Amino acid sequence: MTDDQLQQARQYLAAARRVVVFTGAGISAESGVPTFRGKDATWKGMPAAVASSIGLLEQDLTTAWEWFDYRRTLLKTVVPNPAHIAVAQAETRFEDFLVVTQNVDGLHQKAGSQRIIELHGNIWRGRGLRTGKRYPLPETPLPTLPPRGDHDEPLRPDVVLFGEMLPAGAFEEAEIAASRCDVCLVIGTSGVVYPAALIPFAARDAGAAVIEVNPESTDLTPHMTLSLRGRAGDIVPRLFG
Ligand code: BV8
Repeated sequence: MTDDQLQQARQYLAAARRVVVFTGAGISAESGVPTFRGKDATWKGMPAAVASSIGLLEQDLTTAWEWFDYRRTLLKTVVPNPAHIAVAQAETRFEDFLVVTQNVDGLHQKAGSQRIIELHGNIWRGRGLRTGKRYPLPETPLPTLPPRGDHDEPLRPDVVLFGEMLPAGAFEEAEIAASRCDVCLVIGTSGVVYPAALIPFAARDAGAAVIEVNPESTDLTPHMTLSLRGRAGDIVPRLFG
């Protein structure tokens, strides 16, 4: 990222009234959370996309829970990094400010963000298989798998698995916000997972400045107003600072 690019990005934000921050696994990488398509993206020989699929859950709920409990154990000690914190602190500086995250790690909330749409759910919650009732999950690792809710109802992770619809209304609310914003920051995503990856396009198509923060170029890069090469923890605090 050049100083000129940083200045351009800061000018877009300085003039903005409405901001959407679209995040993926890369914003949590510096907190020590493995990304999906990094080198460590397999478990018991399964790619993450298979372990996180509705097919596995329907076939073997206990193994699906072992995968998610393994990840919860990894996440138990991680904390928000300067990128999450800068996003949280920026929230009150704009007329409208919304975080739209693909992540399920809860780090935006831990950093203090209030206005968040979790497109893919949250790993710290379980959901009744029959009732759909949501429960905060107790300690990690879970004592028994699958965890149970009221009336001994088996729970599933309250996340959106590959092959599943997103939570009702979540994508639509995010898409409306993206189509109204002045600036859409796109932080730490490879832009390969749909329909989430449509969010930056909704912003661009409505005339917003779309600014990517990523050490690598991605499928989204050719469509960005600006693409800032570098790590979120280094760049994001300087965008708002
Ligand atoms: C659906 C919860 C419809 C679970 C997740 C072909 C074309 C289009 C779509 C599809 C297709 N084939 C299949 C589909 C559908 C599928 C999909 O998109 N698959 C992809 C893989 C091709 N989508 C779905 O299934 C969705 N549902 O389509 O339903 C439907 C219709 C009818 C009936 C039924 C269904 C549901 C998708 C949701 C899946 N769940 N998470 C869990 O967490 O286990 S998605 C999962 O991937 C995570 O949430 C993650 O965030 C997300 C996206 O990945 P990224 O966040 O981008 O992470 P990634 O590792 O890829 O990239 C990290 C980036 O960070 C990299 O660019 C890297 O360079 C960068 N980075 C690294 N370090 C840093 C950094 N950036 C900044 N700073 C750093 N330090």
